[in-house]
Amino acid sequence: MYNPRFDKKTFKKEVKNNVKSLYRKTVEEATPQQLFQAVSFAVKEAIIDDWIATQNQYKKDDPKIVYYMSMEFLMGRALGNNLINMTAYKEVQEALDEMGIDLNAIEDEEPDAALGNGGLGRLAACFLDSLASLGYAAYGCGIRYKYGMFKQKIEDGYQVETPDNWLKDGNPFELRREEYAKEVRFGGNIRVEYDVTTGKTHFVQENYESVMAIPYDMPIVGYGNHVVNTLRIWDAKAIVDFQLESFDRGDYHKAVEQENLAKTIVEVLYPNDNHYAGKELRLKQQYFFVSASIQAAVAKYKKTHSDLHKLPEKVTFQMNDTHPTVAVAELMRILLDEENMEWDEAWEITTKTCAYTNHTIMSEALEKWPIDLFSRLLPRVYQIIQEIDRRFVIKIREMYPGNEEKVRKMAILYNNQVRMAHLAIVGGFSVNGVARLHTEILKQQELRDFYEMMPSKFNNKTNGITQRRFLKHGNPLLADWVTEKLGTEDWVTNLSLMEGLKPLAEDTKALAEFMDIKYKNKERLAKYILEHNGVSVDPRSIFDVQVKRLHEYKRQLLNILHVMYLYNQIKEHPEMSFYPRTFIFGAKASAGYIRAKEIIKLINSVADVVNNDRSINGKLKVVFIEDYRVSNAEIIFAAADVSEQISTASKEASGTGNMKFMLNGAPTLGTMDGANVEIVEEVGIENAFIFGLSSDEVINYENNGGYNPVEIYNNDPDIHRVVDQLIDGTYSNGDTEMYRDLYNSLLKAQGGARADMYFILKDFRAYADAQKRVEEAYKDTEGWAKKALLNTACCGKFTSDRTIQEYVDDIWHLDKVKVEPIIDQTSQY
Ligand code: GPK
Repeated sequence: MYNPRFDKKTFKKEVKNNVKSLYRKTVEEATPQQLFQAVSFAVKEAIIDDWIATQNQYKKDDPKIVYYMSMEFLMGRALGNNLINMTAYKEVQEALDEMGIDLNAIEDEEPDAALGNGGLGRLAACFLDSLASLGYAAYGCGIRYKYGMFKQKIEDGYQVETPDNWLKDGNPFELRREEYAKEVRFGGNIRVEYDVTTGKTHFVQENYESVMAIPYDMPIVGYGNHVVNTLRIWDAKAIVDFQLESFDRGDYHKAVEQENLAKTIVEVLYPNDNHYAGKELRLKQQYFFVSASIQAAVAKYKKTHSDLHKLPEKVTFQMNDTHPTVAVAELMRILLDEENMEWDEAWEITTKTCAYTNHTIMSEALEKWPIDLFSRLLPRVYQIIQEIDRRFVIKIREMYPGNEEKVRKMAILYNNQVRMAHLAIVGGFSVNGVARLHTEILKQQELRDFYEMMPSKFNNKTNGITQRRFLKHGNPLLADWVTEKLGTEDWVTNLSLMEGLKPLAEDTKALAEFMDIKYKNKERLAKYILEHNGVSVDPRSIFDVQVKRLHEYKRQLLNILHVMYLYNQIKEHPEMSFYPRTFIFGAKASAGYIRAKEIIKLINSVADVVNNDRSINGKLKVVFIEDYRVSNAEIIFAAADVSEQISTASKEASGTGNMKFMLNGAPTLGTMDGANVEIVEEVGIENAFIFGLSSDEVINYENNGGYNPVEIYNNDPDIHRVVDQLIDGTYSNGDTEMYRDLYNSLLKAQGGARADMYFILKDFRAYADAQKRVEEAYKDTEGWAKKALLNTACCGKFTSDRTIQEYVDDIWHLDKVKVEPIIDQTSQY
């Protein structure tokens, strides 16, 4: 049922009025961007009532709150999603229609809120959606970057980054909350004062620089339940008056420095995915938002509670990867220095309040800050970490007497570095991985010593995604069909109902309808590709899609080498039967990741050659979609036939794109890695295309120095040819050096890296065979339809609603809240 309180007439009036008061225009005169703003303000007006009602309910019920601490929230667009969750999308669409406004076009005016890199940031966004939809009290805590993830342009086949000035037209949904500003201090020195009367020691930070953290709140609308939670992202502002009034009066230099600090700290998101760069400014960003968020949470708690010892009953800080793990020490600092607690009581509270999620085993992603940098920037926090480490090392020695190897492996401070993951594990009560296989690898390999010492902290929470954005909003045709077939729309909040579609796998008519919707979605994507890439693709061909960050371990290189192989096959055997295929890529490479950028160039070069070769009759097309992001992802998932999830086994912690493809009816072509394992378990191996080394095999090779790719290169002529084509000019207008580095990476050990570190040649044959199986399966139209439909039918487990409920049951123990809407004559919903 749609929102009973929606009144079309009032809504239309409000939009008109907004256009008038914001721009002194009529609806007819307004630009699409202005209409987007006017519509969004009208929607916000409606959200505000529920936002107030929710916060009042929280005041009344005093539920436990989770603070989801994350450097990244990859939110995408808000307007359409808010309308969906308010159950007002269709009504608003109609109302706007009547005014001559196309809601879809208006939605396209909204810039993505791209405050994240990839999976980790998008997971945070899905989690907020599920928390609100399930009725749990939660804050997302992060940074209001002035520039989010860069925009990607492809010029001459190369990635070019341009700034993402997402706030330039203003963000209609945010609220600035100046009154909740917090001061955050950096640097200086610590003076130790001993108070003879109380016998207490005080630690006073002096000569520091500070910035003011100003929160901006964004509403997180729950689905159809009037719950509106808050994403609180912090902006920075200089504290000039403060310094000029104090002992530093007239210190002009310092004032300028503080201005600069404030400006730079929130300037831009670091575009690294699964990679630690060790930049000082990044550590400043981390401490900045963590300190402000924890100060705010403690202040909020103290408003209505007198005993801080009971903080863990009302608050959990969930640390999204190691990025915010300085939270452990910051909470200790507040309890020790500002609340005057003893060490043991502060530690007791902290270790019951903080929890940590690990998202990767890639060693280059591990944050290990140099001690000199860390202690200079955060002198008091560093002292506290020293004490945490000192006490922890005593414990290790108690447990493993004489085993100094354990100390070396487990200490927080070691080799002049602060190991943030160790701090999080020691200072928190929960450590979780993000898929079953990933958690097992953590327990048995990467974090084995910690697991042995504190097994009860370890648990798995397999990732999930929100069906509200990735089916109901992104694929309305399929969403309506599912509703019709199930006879209910309850799947929107209970995805396990999808299994009710399973019998339709035997229903020829339903299968045809399902594939017809897929076809329409492929037409929609083909139109997008033509408009944005100037390439025309045939919606009757197999849409084989790999969209995700560009990373060597994700093996886009394997995919494109296979395309080169297919092209050779078609050229050599023009008579061979070949089902037309369109290989679609989308990926951003971190700006400094040279090899990743080479792979993007290679994909575009192959596209150039293949797409322009008339002799192959359009049997093969390659498309690189520029600027892959949340908003175009919604269109891409809906249109995919094949989901490429081909990471080197053991390297992809979970993956979440894999789940979005499954939801939209695309079988997985993948390795037994991350959540693929659980996808196959749900859908059945006969409805997926699995290939390649297992994680055990990969880990085994790695522990024994790798394998020898040259042998494969020498013995398999197809592989030999494709690898040689990297340096024979086929894809580089005769330039033999353009892809020499990629060639070398496959065949030669260099600079400490093994040859073919990611087992591309080792898995190539198995991959090509799996691709062959895909082609054969696709030719059987009805057989394929079955597989596709069963993927949609079996995706129930992979809703983030399930993931969040598991976090609540095992880690957070939150209370469910019910919000009664405010019925107000002046509001239109
Ligand atoms: C993991 F460590 C990181 C990182 O820095 N960025 C990132 O996006 C991803 N991740 C994993 O690579 C995915 O396998 C996983 O599904 C996702 O985090 C969410 O857990």
